[in-house]
Amino acid sequence: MNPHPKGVRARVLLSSVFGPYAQDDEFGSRTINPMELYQNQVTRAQGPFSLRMFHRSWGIMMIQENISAPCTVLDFPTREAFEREVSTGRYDIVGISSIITNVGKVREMCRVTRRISPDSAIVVGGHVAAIPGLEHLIDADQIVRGEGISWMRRYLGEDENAPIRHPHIVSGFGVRSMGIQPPQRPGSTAATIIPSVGCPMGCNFCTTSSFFGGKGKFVNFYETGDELFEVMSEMESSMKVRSFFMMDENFLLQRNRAMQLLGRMKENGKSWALYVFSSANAIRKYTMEELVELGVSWVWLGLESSQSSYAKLSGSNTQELAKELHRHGIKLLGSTIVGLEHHTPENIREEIEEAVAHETDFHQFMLYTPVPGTPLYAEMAEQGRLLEDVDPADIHGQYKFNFQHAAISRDDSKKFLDWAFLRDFERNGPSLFRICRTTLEGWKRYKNHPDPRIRERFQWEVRQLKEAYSACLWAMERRLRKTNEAVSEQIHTLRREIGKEFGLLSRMAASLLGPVLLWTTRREEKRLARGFVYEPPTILERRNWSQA
Ligand code: B12
Ligand code: SF4
Repeated sequence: MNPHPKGVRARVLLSSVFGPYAQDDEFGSRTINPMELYQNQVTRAQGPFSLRMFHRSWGIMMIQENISAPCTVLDFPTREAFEREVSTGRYDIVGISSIITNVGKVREMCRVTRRISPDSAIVVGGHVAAIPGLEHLIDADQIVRGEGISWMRRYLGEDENAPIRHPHIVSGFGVRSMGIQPPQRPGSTAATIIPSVGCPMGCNFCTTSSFFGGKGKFVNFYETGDELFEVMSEMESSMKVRSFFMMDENFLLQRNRAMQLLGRMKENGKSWALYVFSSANAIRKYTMEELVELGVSWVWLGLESSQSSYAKLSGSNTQELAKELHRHGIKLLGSTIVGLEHHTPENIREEIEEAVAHETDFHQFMLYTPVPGTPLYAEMAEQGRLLEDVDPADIHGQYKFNFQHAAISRDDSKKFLDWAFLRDFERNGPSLFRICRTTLEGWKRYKNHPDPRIRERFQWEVRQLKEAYSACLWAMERRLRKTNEAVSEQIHTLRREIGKEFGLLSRMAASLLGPVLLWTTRREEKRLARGFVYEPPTILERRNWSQA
């Protein structure tokens, strides 16, 4: 790649792909593929109880923060907003970030840019770059595979090894459930921290691992716990947060870094809460005491079938692990793949039952999906098992297989996937109820802990259980009484326990606010039944703009 002739004087636009997203259209939007984490792939069968929220496009925010050129980030534009910005911004570089599913939108954005700003260099990055032969599918000048900060710095003639500055990222926004948007106070939502990209475990289907180098490889933005501590302290004071969403595919795997962070947290009396992704084998490197001290409050954990042979699960009894985490107040988002090689129509329901029996707080189900760049994709291609006529817009893990499975048909793959979500909801109830249960467990265990750092965190975790959540539980119990008596009964028991623990305040919140929430829940249910969908707003942010 030749550096851009204007270097850091170049005007840069970094854009995510255009919306709206939750609708079927010719550019690759799909109703079942909204720009939402939980509703898309976790709580989608939970109706009005589903947790709804949006997440910014962190990759381009990271790049913007780490270049000195004047730079605009345009997140979630409409097609018209993108076109307007390109035509008025006199950009030297137009960067587009995308995943594979949205390649149709990238093609259109390149076309629009060429038409209205023919002198702009078009740079395309993110996971879409893993598509073989992408250069023949879209009209771009540069296609960037892998880590983008160092690439963009090189392109602008900057020092690619300069320390990484971390942008201020509020982890999620537009939070909504049971038909209301809870009031957001400054600091009430976690800050996102991105310590690394990639994962060295190299599971055969894993696109994040393969995109950043595959087995044995990853890229650290922050090598040490000391560096992480400094970044988190800065977020704490500027964003007034005390909880952190650690966006690292396998945060606990780098034990030295995590333990050094813990050392600094102890020295400085920090009672932070951490939400992390981890593989089961990485968690096993820690005692429960260490996890609690580190403030691990929520873990996203791969729970592939016990019949699978993934190294990340080796030596783990995941059901026992799930129970143990809950006993320590650690909430669990389990992630299970539907349609593994050994699955058949005969055994798959049993395997899903096994996953659901973990009684996680949240459960993500995804289809086994060969995606370009992964070892699984190479293997399927070699065996001639990839289905040729599947639109990339339909390869997102929530629809149907994109390959010939040995025993399960394409149509049945969708039926089993949908059933997994329904079965989880039927057996375990709304995720909001489950997190209340785990939070109470943690509180009871640690409310009198001798370490004030730990006590304080559990006091903080339990703050909403006393009021708002008591009312949510009241409404859930009523709403589910006729449709799922067993879960309604469990919610009732939890509500009584909370009432005993927190007394009059929680009982009053339940009886005063509960009926309002029941009404908003029913209203939301009707709204969703009419086909209402949620879309993120367009966000535009400029940096170093006075230079422009
Ligand atoms: C947050 C997230 C989301 C958010 C999206 C937020 C948004 N605004 O786009 C939500 C939850 C909505 C989401 C949804 C989906 N997601 Co998602 N998501 C992620 C997640 C967890 C983090 C992304 C992130 O910020 N990473 C950290 C940043 C720093 O890394 P990065 O984005 O890769 O960016 C780096 C490089 O790629 C590069 N780069 C990125 N953009 C650009 C642009 C330019 C110009 C350049 C030069 C470089 C560059 O530089 C960055 C710094 O190194 C990743 C997993 C992961 N760990 O990355 C999955 C991931 C990106 N998602 C994925 C998928 C499949 C989906 C869904 C289709 C899944 C589904 N069915 O739910 C939907 C799609 C929704 C839609 N309609 O588009 C896949 C993509 C696979 C692929 N090969 O394309 C990933 C990798 C998860 C996985 N392992 O399968 N997702
Ligand atoms: S452990 Fe998780 S993040 Fe790491 S390679 Fe396997 S699936 Fe990917």
